[in-house]
Amino acid sequence: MTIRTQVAIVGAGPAGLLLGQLLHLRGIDSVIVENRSREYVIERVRAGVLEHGTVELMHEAGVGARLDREGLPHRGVYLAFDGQRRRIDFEELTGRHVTVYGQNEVVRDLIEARSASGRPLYFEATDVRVLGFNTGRPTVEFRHHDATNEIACDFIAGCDGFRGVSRQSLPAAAWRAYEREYPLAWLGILAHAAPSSEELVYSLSERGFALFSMRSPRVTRLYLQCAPDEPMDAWPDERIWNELDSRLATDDGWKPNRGEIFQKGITGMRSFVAEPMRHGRLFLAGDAAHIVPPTGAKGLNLAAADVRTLAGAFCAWYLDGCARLLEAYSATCLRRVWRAQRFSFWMTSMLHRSPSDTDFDYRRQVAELDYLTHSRAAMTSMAENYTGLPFEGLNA
Ligand code: RFL
Ligand code: PHB
Repeated sequence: MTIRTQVAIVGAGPAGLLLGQLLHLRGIDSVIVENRSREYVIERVRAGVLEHGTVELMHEAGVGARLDREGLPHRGVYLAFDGQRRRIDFEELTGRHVTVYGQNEVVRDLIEARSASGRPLYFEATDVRVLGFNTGRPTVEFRHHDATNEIACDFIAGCDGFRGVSRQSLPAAAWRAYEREYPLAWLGILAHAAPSSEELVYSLSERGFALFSMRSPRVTRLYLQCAPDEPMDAWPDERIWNELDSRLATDDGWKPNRGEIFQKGITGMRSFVAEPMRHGRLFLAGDAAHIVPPTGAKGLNLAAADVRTLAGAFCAWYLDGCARLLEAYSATCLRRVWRAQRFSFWMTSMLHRSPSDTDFDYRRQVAELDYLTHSRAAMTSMAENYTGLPFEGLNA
């Protein structure tokens, strides 16, 4: 079957779904093709912190109602080190805050909006191929329920994540990768336990990094630094809790509440940028083009910022016949991407212990945290990056 549309979107993660919704609201047609099942995509546990601008974009996309009801506004964050817990007050320093709302909830809301729009979204597509993007007739081929389909489109949006097919379809000479791997991973859990702090706690200890976060008034989300090759069965629940206590507990007696662990996973860490983000009629967005280590909570927010730019550029093209924003897409996005890379790298190196680190490095990290939490200038810099750099002004 041949399907005709304006924009073919590969991938139904936050980037692809949000792009589809923003285009729909402006009357631009799209077809979304996703290789996983609907249940898998909705249940995939990942990010949780939405920047101010991401929340605004969800509203603009008409999917802000549940986020408003259930999202948890966080006006600051704690940094724990050397037995102390110091607060950075985002609201006071920048007038902005972040919102804790699970990525899977974002995805659930966007899938509902997609269904309501009546525009097509194919789950469990196989053999997805991205073709002809350097010609005037790009296509996406895929198999679905044993039938072969071809989408004939004007543009392709490659929103298929780090391991997707879009970036892999580029000829090697057409792009460049900037990359860094880390000898670190995060073990993440979800537990049925009431959060014992109203705000996140990022902690550096001699035993490594730990992070206290949450999903709801009844669910705590916790992470601890581990080695990338560690098997999950080396971490029975009791060991996880003991390790979290010894890394997170502060001299004032604060520590996380315990409860039944109902989800566990280990994720490696990398920094990655593919340049440029546009190849003819193929536009990469989100994790397909870049990955950041999760310490700065930037991955999902960058994906949202990319599709905000891309949706604006498609609108300028379809509604005003203007190609200038499409031409500027890669450079516009990369400026923000590199700033987020810088911030994520800085947060990661300030808060984790690498195998090659010495006692000197640890004392240096403690001094950095001590400086950060006592200098209004340093706190303001951290707060403006964490809550999200403004869109206006980034290109000034
Ligand atoms: P996704 O979410 O990976 O979605 C890509 C979609 O494409 C599909 N796909 C294909 N579809 C068709 N054909 C193919 N050949 C395909 N190959 C793949 C996939 O099944 C998938 O549905 O990318 P997207 O949309 O760019 O979104 C990016 C975010 O998911 C990611 O950056 C964040 O999760 C990163 N991240 C965080 N970001 C934040 O902003 N704040 C956080 O607090 C935060 N915490 C995290 C994180 C990521 C984590 N992990 C697990 C990597 C915490 C963790 C632990
Ligand atoms: C989360 O709640 O999943 C979370 C919070 C902050 C991060 C990363 C993940 O930096």
